[in-house]
Amino acid sequence: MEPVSADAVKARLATQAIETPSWAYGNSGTRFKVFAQQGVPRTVEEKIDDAAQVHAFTGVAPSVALHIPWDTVEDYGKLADYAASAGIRLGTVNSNVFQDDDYRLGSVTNPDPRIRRKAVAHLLDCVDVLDATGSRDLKLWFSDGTNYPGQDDIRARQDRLAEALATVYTRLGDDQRMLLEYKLFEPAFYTMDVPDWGTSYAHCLELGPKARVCVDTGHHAPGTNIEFIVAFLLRAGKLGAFDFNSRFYADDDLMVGAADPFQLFRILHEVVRGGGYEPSAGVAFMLDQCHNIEPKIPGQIRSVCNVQEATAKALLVDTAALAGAQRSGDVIAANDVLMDAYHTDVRPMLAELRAERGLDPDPLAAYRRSGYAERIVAERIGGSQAGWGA
Ligand SMILES: [Mn+2]
Repeated sequence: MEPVSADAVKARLATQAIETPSWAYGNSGTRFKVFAQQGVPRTVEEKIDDAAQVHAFTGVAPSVALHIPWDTVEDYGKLADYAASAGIRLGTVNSNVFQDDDYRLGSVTNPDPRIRRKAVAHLLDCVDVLDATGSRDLKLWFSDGTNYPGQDDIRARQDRLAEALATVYTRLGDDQRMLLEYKLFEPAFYTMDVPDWGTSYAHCLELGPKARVCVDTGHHAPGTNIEFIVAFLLRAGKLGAFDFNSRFYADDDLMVGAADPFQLFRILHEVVRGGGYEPSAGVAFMLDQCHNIEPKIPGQIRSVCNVQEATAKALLVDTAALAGAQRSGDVIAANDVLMDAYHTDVRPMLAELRAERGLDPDPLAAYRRSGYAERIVAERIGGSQAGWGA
């Protein structure tokens, strides 16, 4: 049974865009150790060069996300030009209000109004960066929370959060958006101020149409049904973005699809089902990963390909047969339709698609043959951390 034509699937796959994060190319680690790798970028321009390699070999990673202040430069217009000359563009701007000593008790929810003002000022600066780069999205993730019962007033912190978000929202241009990411725990262990999609959704609803939820696939309790969240948010028009990564236990930030490729398929099935794959839906597909022990550019290429494979399988679902089985209450047949798509080996189709687009059918092998990895090891002496630890 081949009711969905391979050509139709390939045509839809050709429009896919997966954004890679600048921090994936720098050294990163756990709180126990950062293992330095040779050849990692020393500057934001070198991060852009590496991101451009991922796009050059996969054809579906045309933008790179920035992180402020890790990627701070004097002239963002010039940086955007640099990215364009490398063959990609600058994407989402990620704010950082979690690395300053002032933020020990929180940033925008800090009980001290001076620190709240400082945090909001940084977020407003990030909107200036959007203006300068022409990027659409500001991504907000807050490490804010408490470690102990009674440490601070949970409800007052929600009020402070709402006030800060409203201030930033007001500053957004007509074509700019705010993506509010949530996380169950860490670094705070008792309460996080944005712990789950419901909290993010409620704040975004109150703010207005330019505020949407960002789903980081590693930010839930084990066993959470992420595809349900995706279906719900798409139905509500509030799914703004994914931060894709993979996890076995907590916020592991491993290569997406590594731990549970079936979950990735189920998520992308709901994306397709809910219209989230249409460019007009405005859902940003991003990676948020750290390659602590594996080489970084191959890690990103593998991740991009994993998302592409899961998307291909989701696009192969025979929606008419699925709807028919669902209508007739045929539980086994409905499940079979999904599993048929999941079990399809889409690698030959993707190899064909790449060849048709003038790419090597095997992006990872082509990257390895290119000599780029050896070149950066020789040229880049003294590469830097992605942004944390020393
Ligand atoms: Mn994230």
